[in-house]
Amino acid sequence: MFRKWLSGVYLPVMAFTYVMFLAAGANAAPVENIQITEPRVRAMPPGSPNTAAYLTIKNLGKSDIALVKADSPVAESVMLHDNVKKNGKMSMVHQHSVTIPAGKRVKFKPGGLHIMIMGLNKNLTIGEMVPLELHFSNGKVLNVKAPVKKQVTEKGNLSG
Ligand SMILES: [Cu+2]
Repeated sequence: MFRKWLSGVYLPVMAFTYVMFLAAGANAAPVENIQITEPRVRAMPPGSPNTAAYLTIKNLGKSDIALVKADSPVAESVMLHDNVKKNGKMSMVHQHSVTIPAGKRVKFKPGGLHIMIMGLNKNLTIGEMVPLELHFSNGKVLNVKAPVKKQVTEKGNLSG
């Protein structure tokens, strides 16, 4: 009787709890030390191959942390870029990682650091929430949803 109860009810409950724990863990654990604010994706005309995401990352921890990779299901590839002035001309430079020093915050913004979203597999509409997966140097992965917004400041080049 007990065994039947165990296999029939208890185990699925355990499995469910475990799944919930994992789901919560993906978001809850890093939130203690990493705070993401103002996530947004730049609205682009239909048919545009690329866009960019911006956000602010605050490191509430006592040691430096780095954003090492970003991913999104809406595009073929996602890279970390910075806009750097070279010979009087702005150009995008691929960043292998972006360090957020302990206690500090780093802003990804138009004309500066941005998350380059390349090879869009769909048109993004204003207000749509774009899932972004942020991988950090401590192995933590943070999932955020960034709304598609019209670019407010038009600085630098198209994607910056
Ligand atoms: Cu770029």
